[in-house]
Amino acid sequence: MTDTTRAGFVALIGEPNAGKSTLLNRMVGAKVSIVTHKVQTTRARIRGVAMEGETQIVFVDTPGLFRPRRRLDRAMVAAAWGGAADADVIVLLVEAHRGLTEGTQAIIDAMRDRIPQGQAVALAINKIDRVKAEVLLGLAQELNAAFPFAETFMISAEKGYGVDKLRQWLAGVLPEGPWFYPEDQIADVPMRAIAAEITREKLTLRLHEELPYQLTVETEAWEDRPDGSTRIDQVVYVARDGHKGIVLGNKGETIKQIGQAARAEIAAFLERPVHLFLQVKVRPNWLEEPERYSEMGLDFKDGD
Ligand SMILES: Nc1nc2c(ncn2[C@@H]2O[C@H](COP(=O)(O)OP(=O)(O)OP(=O)(O)O)[C@@H](O)[C@H]2O)c(=O)[nH]1
Ligand SMILES: [Mg+2]
Repeated sequence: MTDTTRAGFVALIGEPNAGKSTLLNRMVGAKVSIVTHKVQTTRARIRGVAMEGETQIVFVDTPGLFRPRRRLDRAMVAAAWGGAADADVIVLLVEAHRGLTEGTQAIIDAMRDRIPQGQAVALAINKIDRVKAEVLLGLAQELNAAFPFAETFMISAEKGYGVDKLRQWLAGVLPEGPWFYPEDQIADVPMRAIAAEITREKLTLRLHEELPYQLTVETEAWEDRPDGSTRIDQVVYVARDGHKGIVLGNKGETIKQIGQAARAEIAAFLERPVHLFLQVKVRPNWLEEPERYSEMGLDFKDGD
C-alpha cells in the first residue's frame, strides 16, 4: 500500500538579503538560485523542488521586497507578491541580527492587503548563527505580536540549523494531491537561464556599487557538441560605455576571470565540459526594453 501523496507551493519572501535563495538551495540540495552578499540579487521567481517523504514541496524563491524606484525594481517586487499570492503557504524570512526592521514591518503591513484570508504564513527567523540565543525569544514574540504567524522557526539557511523541522512542518500542511514534477527534478528553470544567472552572480561578486544593478546577462546560443562538451554564448548588457570598460578590465583581465569562474560552475552543474563565450554590449536603454524583461522571466508591464 502506498501513502497518500501531497504537493504544494511554498513562497519564500522577505527583505532583500534575508537568505531566501540560500534557503531554497538548502531545501533542494543544489544551487539553483544565485546567492551574493549584496541586496537585490534575485530578480525573478525561481522554482526549486524538494521531497519530504511522500510530499513534494515546490519552493518559490522570490526577489526581495523593498520600496521600488526603477521599472526593474517594480517588476521584481510585483513578481515577488505574485509568487506569494499563488502559493499554498508563505514563509517570511527575517534576519535575526536585524530584527523587526522598517522594511519587514512594511512587508507585514502589505501582507494584510495582498495575502488572501486563511493563507498560512510561517515565520522563519534566519541567520541565527549570527546572534546570541537570548535575543531570539524576544524577537519571536515581537514579530508574532505584529502578525498572526501560523508557526515560528529559528533557522540558519547557511548552516542548515532548523531547516529540517521547517521542511517537515511544511510537508504536513500542504494539501493532498499528485506531484507537479517528476521525482528527480530539482528545478523549474531553463538551463539557459541558470547559466545566465551563474554569470550574473560572478559579475555581481566582482563588480562594485551600482554596476551589478545596471547589467543583465542573456544566453544567446547553446550548442551541445558531439564530443560531449557544450558551447555557450552569452551577452552582458551594460548601460554605459564606461561600464563596458570596467566589466572588461585592463586588457580584458576582469571579464576573463569572471568568465573562468562562471564556466567552472556551469560545467559542474551540467556535469560536462563547457566553452563559455562572453560578449559585453552597451545598450543604454536596456532597462526599458520589454525583451530584456521576458528574458529575465519578468513582466515588463508590472514595471509601469
Ligand atoms: N550568517 C549567515 N548568513 C546567511 C544565512 N543565510 C544566508 N546568508 C547570507 O546572506 C547573504 C544573502 O543571501 P541570499 O540567499 O542571496 O539572500 P536573498 O534573500 O535571496 O537576497 P535577494 O535575492 O537579494 O533578495 C549571503 O551572503 C548569504 O551567504 C545564514 O543562515 N547565516
Ligand atoms: Mg535571492
